[in-house]
Amino acid sequence: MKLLFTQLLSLILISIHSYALPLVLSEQEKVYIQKNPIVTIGMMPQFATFSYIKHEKNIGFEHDLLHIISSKTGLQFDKKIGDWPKIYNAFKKSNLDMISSIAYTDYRSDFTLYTTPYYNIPVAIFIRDDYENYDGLKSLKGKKVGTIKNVFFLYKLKRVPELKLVYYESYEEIVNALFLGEIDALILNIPSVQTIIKKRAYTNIIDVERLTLSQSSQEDLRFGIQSKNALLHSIIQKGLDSISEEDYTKLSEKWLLSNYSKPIDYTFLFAIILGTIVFIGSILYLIMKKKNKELSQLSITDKLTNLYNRRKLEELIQTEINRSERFNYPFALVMLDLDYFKDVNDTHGHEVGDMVLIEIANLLSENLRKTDFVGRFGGEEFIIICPGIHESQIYALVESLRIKIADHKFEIVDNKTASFGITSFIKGDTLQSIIKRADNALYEAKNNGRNQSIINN
Ligand code: GH3
Ligand code: MG
Ligand code: MG
Repeated sequence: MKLLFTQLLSLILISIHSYALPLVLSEQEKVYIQKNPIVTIGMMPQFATFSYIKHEKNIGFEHDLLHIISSKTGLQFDKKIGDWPKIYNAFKKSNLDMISSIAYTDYRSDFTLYTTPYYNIPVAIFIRDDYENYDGLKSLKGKKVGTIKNVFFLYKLKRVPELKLVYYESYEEIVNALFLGEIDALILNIPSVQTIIKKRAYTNIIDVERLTLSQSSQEDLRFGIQSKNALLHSIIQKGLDSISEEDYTKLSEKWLLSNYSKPIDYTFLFAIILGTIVFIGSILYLIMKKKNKELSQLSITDKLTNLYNRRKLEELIQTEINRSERFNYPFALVMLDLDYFKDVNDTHGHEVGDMVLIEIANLLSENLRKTDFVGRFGGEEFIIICPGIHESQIYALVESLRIKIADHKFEIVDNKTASFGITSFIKGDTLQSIIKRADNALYEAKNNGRNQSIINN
């Protein structure tokens, strides 16, 4: 689950911010900044982790983003903090130059120039880890599902028949309700729920699935600028575009990619234990769960390379297939096999062969996107699963990997190459059919002379 979490978040960030452009302002834009250095912007007080108040300070992802834009453009942001209806109305009435956290909708275009999104809000289904037999949204039939009044995706949830929706006022209230068993599941945006889970050490709450009720909808966070102010819009957009991937990763690590395996805060636990005996029971339960998790960790990794083993890979592929089937979400499967690997064993011995496999495993995991999975499928064969990637992008990704391996100086054996078979999910695929297609592509790559990537769709 931890993986799914971080993967979804980083996937979304990476896909939005793949390239940084240098900031080049036109003369007109420079003059504008000189004349209008201060920009009023509406921001929310309770929208963790994007914009919220902590220890009387306004902090969050969006504040850091604005700070970078400010340092690059010279603009200064005069932040007006208020709940959404208030800042939205002020923006609509042209009382604010800008607004943050605005999602694209057509009807707002009359008065809004949108920047490109800096974040897509992933909404997920959360359950407790003692929930039995979760199998997609449909298995929530008849169960109590909590959500918040007035969330932007509510009108879509209402269209899912047989969901018993229970409405809450605040994020804290709803996560608490799930923890206490008042509801069976909740559906809300991932970062906000994650923040509360961490704060309260509700480690028995897990996310199971991203909610994507409509592919065409754009549920994203952008900056909005008054439609009559095209110059300011282009300056802000340039500022956003010039943020490097590195800075973006830092920001996302700081605000969005929390670490599930962080040790439990024992001072916090102590207070709770004094509080209620019931809680002690549940903590013991949590510890047992954690131990179980550690044990199951062993059963999913390959001992030599520490990558996922074949069993886990098959499970992951099946999960991707299910998701793609349901939500029309693309993913690619890559199979690679080392070229003439038998020679390594024959010439240098099995131990050197093992070392090469470990080095390859490291190369693979270091050079993949955070969102990808890699495992050892068997012998000197590996599988990479790339969720959310389109056919047009996968070949370049794999080729860069192939070249990295071919250029790498391995200890003792010096040079080693690998061949790659690539395929993308097709509707109706099974575990066997998608692996077979990748395997056929790999076979072709070998037949064509090795050290190459072949796509088979
Ligand atoms: P090709 O380019 O056609 O893939 O040639 P190859 O020599 O790599 O292919 P082949 O499948 O004939 O040989 C694979 C070899 O990988 C055979 C086996 O000794 C070796 N191998 C498989 N698993 C391991 C392992 O865990 N450690 C070591 N050292 N060798 C392994
Ligand atoms: Mg081989
Ligand atoms: Mg082989």
